[in-house]
Amino acid sequence: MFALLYALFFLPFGYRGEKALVKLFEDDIKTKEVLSWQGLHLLHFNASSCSQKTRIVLNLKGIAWQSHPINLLMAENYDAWYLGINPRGLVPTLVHDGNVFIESNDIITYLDETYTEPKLLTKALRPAIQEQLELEDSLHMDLRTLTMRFVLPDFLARKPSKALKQSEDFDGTIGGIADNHSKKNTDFWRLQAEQGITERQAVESILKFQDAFNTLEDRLKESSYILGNRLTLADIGWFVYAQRLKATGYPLKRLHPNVSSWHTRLAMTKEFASEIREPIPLKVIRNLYKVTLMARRTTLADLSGI
Ligand SMILES: N[C@@H](CCC(=O)N[C@@H](CS)C(=O)NCC(=O)O)C(=O)O
Repeated sequence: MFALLYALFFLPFGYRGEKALVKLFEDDIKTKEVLSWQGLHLLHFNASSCSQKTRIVLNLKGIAWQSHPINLLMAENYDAWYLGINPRGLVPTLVHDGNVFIESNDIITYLDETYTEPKLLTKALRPAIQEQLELEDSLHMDLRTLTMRFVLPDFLARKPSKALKQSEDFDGTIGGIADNHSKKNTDFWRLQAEQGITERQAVESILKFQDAFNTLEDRLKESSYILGNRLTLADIGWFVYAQRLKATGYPLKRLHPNVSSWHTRLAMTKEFASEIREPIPLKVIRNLYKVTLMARRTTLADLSGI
C-alpha cells in the first residue's frame, strides 16, 4: 500500500525525484541534416555563459568535438536553420551521433554520464549537484538582466524585431509538445527593446545574486569546492556566473572573498581559462561602456549601493 502511494506521488516527478532531462524527438527536429551528423558537435557562442560551461566540461574530459559557432550578436540563433535544431532559439545545442540535446545543464549531465573520467557528477552527490544546477539555472534571466544593463550597450544587446518574430512564428515542439520557453525568451527581449532594463529590475537581480553568493561563500569557507573537496558540475555552473558577475562590476572580492579566490583558482587552470578569454572587440566595447556608466554614475555599485 505504502509502495503504491509512494509510486503514485513521486513517479510523475521523475525517477527518484530527479529532474528529467529535456529530450528532443526526431519529429521535433526540422533541420534534418543534423540527424546524420556523426560524433560530437557543439552549436555555441564564444561569450555565452551556458556555452562556456559546456566547453569547460568537454575540456576537462578531453573530448574531441566539432564547433559550429552561432553568432548571437547577429541573431543567428533565430534563423530557421537553427530553430529547426533548437526550437528555443538558445545556445548551446549538442548533437551526438544525430541525437540532439539542449539546456546546458542537461548537456553537461549527459556528457558526464557518457564520458566517465573525470567524474563530475558522482552518485553520492547527485541530488546536491542537481539542486545547485537548478538554482543556478533559475537565476539565468537575472544574469542576462545584469549583462544587458551593465556589460553590453543597448545597440549591441537589442534583438532585431524581425528575428524575434521568426522565433514567435516558429511552431517548435520539444518531446512532441509545444514549448513555452521561447515565448518567455522573446517576451524578455521585446520588453528590453521597449523600456530597456529598469533600475528596479537590475537591483532585484543584484540582490538575488548577493543572496545566492552568500550561501556559496559559507560553503567555500568550509571546503575548497562548492560541494566538498572535489570539483563537480556545481562548480562549473557557478563558475561561469561568477565570471559574468565580475564583468558587470559586481564586487565579488569584497562581498564574497572565498568565492572570489575559488573563482580565481579555477580561472587559472587551462580548461577554464581558454573558455573565458574575451574576444578583443567585445573587451574594448565592454570597457568603453564601463567608462560611460562611471561617468553617468549608473554602475552596478551606484544603483544598488552594495
Ligand atoms: N537554460 C538555458 C539557457 C540558454 C540561454 O539563455 N542561452 C543564451 C546564451 S547564455 C542565449 O542563447 N541567448 C540568446 C538569446 O536570448 O537570443 C541553458 O542553460 O541552456
